[in-house]
Amino acid sequence: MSTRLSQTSLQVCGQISRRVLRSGISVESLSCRTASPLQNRSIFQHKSKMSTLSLNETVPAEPSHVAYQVTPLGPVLAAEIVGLDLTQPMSDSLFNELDDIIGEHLVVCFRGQHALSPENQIRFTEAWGPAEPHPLGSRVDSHPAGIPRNVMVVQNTMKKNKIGTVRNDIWHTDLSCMERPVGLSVLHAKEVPPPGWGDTMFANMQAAWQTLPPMLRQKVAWMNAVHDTSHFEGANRKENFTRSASNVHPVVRTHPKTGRHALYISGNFISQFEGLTKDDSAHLLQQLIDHATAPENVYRHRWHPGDLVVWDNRATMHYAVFDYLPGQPRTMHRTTAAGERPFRRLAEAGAT
Ligand SMILES: O=C(O)CCC(=O)C(=O)O
Ligand SMILES: [Fe+2]
Repeated sequence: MSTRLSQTSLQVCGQISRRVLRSGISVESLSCRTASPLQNRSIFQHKSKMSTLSLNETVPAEPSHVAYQVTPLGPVLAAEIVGLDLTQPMSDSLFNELDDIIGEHLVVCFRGQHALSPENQIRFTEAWGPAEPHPLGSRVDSHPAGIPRNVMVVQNTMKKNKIGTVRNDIWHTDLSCMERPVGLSVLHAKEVPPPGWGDTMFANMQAAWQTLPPMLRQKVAWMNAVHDTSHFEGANRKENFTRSASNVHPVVRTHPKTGRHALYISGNFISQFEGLTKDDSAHLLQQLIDHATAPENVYRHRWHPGDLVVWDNRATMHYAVFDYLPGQPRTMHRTTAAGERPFRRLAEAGAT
């Protein structure tokens, strides 16, 4: 019986894995290449491939040396990887494989990363781009001593009186108010409530664009939106930015690696669509979010300690479910890899 990517776990190694991931072809007869010793290369040597729209694959300089398993976690997005130890440096070929897997699945959970240090996490993140501290200074006042500043400690633990609790229970893509919003976000579960509490949901914004009704697609294909920090600036807002940002981005965003298009919207940053009133903007934003976050288009991640989840902000939105109780601490280490200025390369209005 043949097995397909969408139905089974794959033993992944080397070039073969990428062919499988790209095409979804049968993997029955494929086998991994012979392992070669771990090459002690720094992942800092890897160059991001974000500057090209080409779909051509790069042949790796060397075969991958570690066998690991990739298993889709749902039909529309997300996969888990078991068998990798991210405290170890990555070879070029392993980086290329992981980059392809993220490009396909958009959300990838590396299980069992209990030993990962903040420094390991920074090194891993920086394979995709510089890991900078939060550009708007979020949570800078409560940053714990001894942890590098470019690792944000997300202690959105529920406080008894709710004061000081930072919440992310809104559908958003990270820092879209910046001129160059972060590309990948990386969240390492240090301490989490029992699985099922404090989940994070992810929506596939490429699928959201593809399934948008034609009239709506025509309407937004060439629209731009103002993304700013006004959502956080009212009374009782918990997020404390040290400065504001405001930038205009296309509503449809082309992925620099895969060339796929995604609906690029964010519930906490879009204040207005260009050419629409505030009221019409709010209505349209809600309509697009409702479409994108239909249950069929969402993966819900149940956290386990040691999970390291990477998501691509260019093509997903996420929502941190705020349902856990006082006394259920939740501590995450968060890093981000810098991204490019969002751009749109649609051939014609309504094109996919
Ligand atoms: O805590 C979470 O699950 C996600 C929080 C969030 O929105 C983020 O880290 O960007
Ligand atoms: Fe976020």
